[in-house]
Amino acid sequence: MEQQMIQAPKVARHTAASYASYAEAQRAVDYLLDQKLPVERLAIVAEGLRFVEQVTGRLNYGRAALNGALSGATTGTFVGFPLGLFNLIAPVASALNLALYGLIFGAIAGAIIAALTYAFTAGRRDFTSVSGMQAERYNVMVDDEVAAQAEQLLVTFVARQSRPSLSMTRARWSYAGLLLLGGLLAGCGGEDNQVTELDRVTSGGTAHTRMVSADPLEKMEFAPAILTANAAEPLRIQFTNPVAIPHSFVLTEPGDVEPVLNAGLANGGRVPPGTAGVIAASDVLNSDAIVMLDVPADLVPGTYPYICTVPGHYDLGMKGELIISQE
Ligand SMILES: [Cu+2]
Repeated sequence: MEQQMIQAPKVARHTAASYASYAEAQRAVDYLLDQKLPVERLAIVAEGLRFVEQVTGRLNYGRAALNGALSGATTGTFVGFPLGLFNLIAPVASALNLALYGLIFGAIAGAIIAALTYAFTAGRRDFTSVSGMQAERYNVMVDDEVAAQAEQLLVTFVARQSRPSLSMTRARWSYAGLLLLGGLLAGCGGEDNQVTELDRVTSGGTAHTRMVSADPLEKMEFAPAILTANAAEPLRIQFTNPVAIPHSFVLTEPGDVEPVLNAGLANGGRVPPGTAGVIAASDVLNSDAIVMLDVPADLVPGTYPYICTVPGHYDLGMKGELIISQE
């Protein structure tokens, strides 16, 4: 992390995604670079900076002298050892000797200097501490030209991260076991993979992305089976198929499930473009595929069914509802 004065970029930039920790923002940038996004178009900008000094303990003469002795001894040893190596007659023995002297004299000198320093500041600073900068948020900023591409990539990135690996699943189980032992299980039952809502700030206002997973538990169910949204918000749906069986996501007008389903059946599962009653439709997605669907902004408040049009899936329960409410 090389630090230098950074000139304000000459092109318009905006926030592609926002993270609570620097590590997450860093991973997101790494991911974007892996996806061949141009390097010079990215920046991590921390927002809401504050300087935090964490007090770690009390300081008195003894403590100050001990700290000084430790750092003095370390310095003395590392200075003494290489100096001893210059001895032509017995370099190693001399190096060890000088290292030992360095350690002893370093410790004594360090303790004296630290004690004196403490004496001069006594009463004003009787504590030890570690300090650093903290930020409320870390924004990944991108140039406007590549903003759409970056946003799309980052949505995928979040989805990838939230998919638990086998070892993570195991860790969760043992964690759940611990919670159970502690009698703390209440309220934790609803947690599930990938069903997260991701609010992301874009230049044009807040675009809300809802994530829908095809059938993560292999029970012929969308997860989640109910989505809610406000009529006023620009809405996008990210549909992921995490399993081996192909699935689709088709959002229909209220009351148009039957004809849309039949149109899909007549076409091997895939709803032909332009089918009446379809608001937004994915292809039939194979395993690990992800698609973003824009939901038109002019939907009137109401309940809109979404269905899987792969033959047989709807009848087995692959259906859900998008509830659009008035502001
Ligand atoms: Cu399906």
